[in-house]
Amino acid sequence: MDIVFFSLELTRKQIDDLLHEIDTLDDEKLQEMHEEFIELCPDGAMSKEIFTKKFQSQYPKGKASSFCRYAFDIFDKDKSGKLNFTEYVMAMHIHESDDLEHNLALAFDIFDYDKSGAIDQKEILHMITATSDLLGQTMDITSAKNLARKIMDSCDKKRNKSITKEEFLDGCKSVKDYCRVLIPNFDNRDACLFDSNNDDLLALGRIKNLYRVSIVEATIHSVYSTSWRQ
Ligand SMILES: [Ca+2]
Ligand SMILES: [Ca+2]
Repeated sequence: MDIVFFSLELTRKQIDDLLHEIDTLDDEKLQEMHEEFIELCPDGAMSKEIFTKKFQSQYPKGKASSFCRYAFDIFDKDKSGKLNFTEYVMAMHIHESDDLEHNLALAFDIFDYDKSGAIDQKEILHMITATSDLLGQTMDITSAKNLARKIMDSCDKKRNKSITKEEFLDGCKSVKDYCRVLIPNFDNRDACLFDSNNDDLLALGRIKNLYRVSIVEATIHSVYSTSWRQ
């Protein structure tokens, strides 16, 4: 898609490109978003601070600041340091894809903060803590560290304490426990992504109902407390 640089007018081409990219949008919604965008940013350029406030509204139960600190650079496609309207709309809809590999690749790109093409255990830890904060299901640091180590152990095939995007996708895409804590909207889609008769999913559902906890908390407990599965 063409990048539109700080245009204050919403063009037909811009609308068509965005509608092509995001099928949950329509003309009217885009016009509304554009009016609001120009009201917030009369110069057509949105700062990280304003964006974080707007993104926060998508996750009312969580804290978006840490996630946005990592993700803003991914949203800022032209590296201008600000978001133009097209970048803003794409960012606000970043979690709408139901393509699991796309979503995991996006998580990898966001948290490969030094852009080395690989992530280490510390970057996985940031991914887990920022995503759980975003969801309002903040994990204690010991659980988050243990989970980061577990993900690293199962992805790091070359045993060099660093995982490539390919290793990350291979190691995570078939493990629902990981997808739930790495992909913000995963729970809304998991039924169609995985077999709903799967024993793990049923066990998680039982834990969730029995202990009145969120699916992410149930996942953490299922990873560390096998007795809950009995
Ligand atoms: Ca930009
Ligand atoms: Ca890295």
